[in-house]
Amino acid sequence: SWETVLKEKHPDMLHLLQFPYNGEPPKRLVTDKAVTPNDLHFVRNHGGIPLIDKQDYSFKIDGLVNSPRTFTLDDIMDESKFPRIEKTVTMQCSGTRRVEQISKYAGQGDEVPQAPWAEGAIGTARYVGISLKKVIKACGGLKDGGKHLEFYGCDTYVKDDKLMNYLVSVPWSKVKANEVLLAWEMNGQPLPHIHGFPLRVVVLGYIGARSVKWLYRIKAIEEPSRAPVQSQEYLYFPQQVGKHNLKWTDGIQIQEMPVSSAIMSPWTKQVVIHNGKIKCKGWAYSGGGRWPERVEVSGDGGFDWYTVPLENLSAKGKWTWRTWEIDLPCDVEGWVEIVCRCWDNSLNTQPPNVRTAWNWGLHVTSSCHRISVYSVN
Ligand code: MTE
Ligand code: MO
Repeated sequence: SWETVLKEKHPDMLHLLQFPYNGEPPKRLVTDKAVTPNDLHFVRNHGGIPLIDKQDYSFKIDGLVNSPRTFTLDDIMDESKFPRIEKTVTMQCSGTRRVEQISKYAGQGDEVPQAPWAEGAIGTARYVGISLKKVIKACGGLKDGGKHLEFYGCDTYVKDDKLMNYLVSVPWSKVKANEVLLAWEMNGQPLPHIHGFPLRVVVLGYIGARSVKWLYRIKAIEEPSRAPVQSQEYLYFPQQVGKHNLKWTDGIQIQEMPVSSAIMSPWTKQVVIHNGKIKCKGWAYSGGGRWPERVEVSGDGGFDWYTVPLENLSAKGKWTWRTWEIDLPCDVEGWVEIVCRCWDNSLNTQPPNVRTAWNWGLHVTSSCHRISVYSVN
């Protein structure tokens, strides 16, 4: 598994966890390109990296479908049955920017779960695949009561002393809207092993957790999956909930991420030497098919804001982030706090401070991103 990491990922990846492998690109490379190169796309795994032989591969669809079936890769790549779809899609882990919550709350008694993601647990790729809706149609459609589709990955991990498959679900309504793809190509290449070769789910506008890699089974069910990844792991708890009074039913299942943005350059604590303008770069993203319309940057902690010129934002797309760049006016000699915020097309924006963002599980850090730099003018 480590060999696969070395083979498929960029040598400068930040390895947050060696097993299960979790890694993100270093800050300077996160928004270097509006479409992330495969070797720099973040990786989130719960277990090992299955190395699957294309020839042996198939997946089945069962549960509340009218005619359960097994599909090979050739079956689903048959263009006469399933029209091909190509889409640029941003995938974001709901743990993105978790470190900001950790640094605010370290030592307060709550465990820090999972990987300490910074701003790089987000990436954008061009996927080729087909709409899952058509595949369900080829199984005669859903039976009465079929309301959710459960996706099984063939990777396994140990949870509460039990060996589990990676397993989550999405509502049928999302599939029916043609917003769930089965994809085999990433940026013009077959999916890398580490990203789910030979076939993965790509759920447009939902958190990365729903986009199951190494797919081997789809089961139509009545209720959202009761498996731990769905019912315990990706939950958004109210602020008064912590380890001492945790009830899984108090959490909301996280699907669409709220609008968020981050400054990728300069870096916090950096000494920036400039001639009255600090060049700032970053990303902006909103889940659920909303997109960034405006990005603003402040050089005084969030009192005065400068708007990123539209021509400095990368292309607008329903399912994609926009990378941005601005020359931020600054006449201060000394420490300055740079802040960015985004407005999406529904006019949602970001909470001003990470203090109000804290939740047990440390998901959804979407507050205004703040960094301190030492300005030398
Ligand atoms: N699929 C399987 N089979 N196993 C996993 O551990 N992790 C999920 C999702 N799909 C996961 C999975 C999570 S939490 C995220 S954020 C995305 O994959 C990350 O996709 P990537 O590794 O291709 O960036
Ligand atoms: Mo994730």
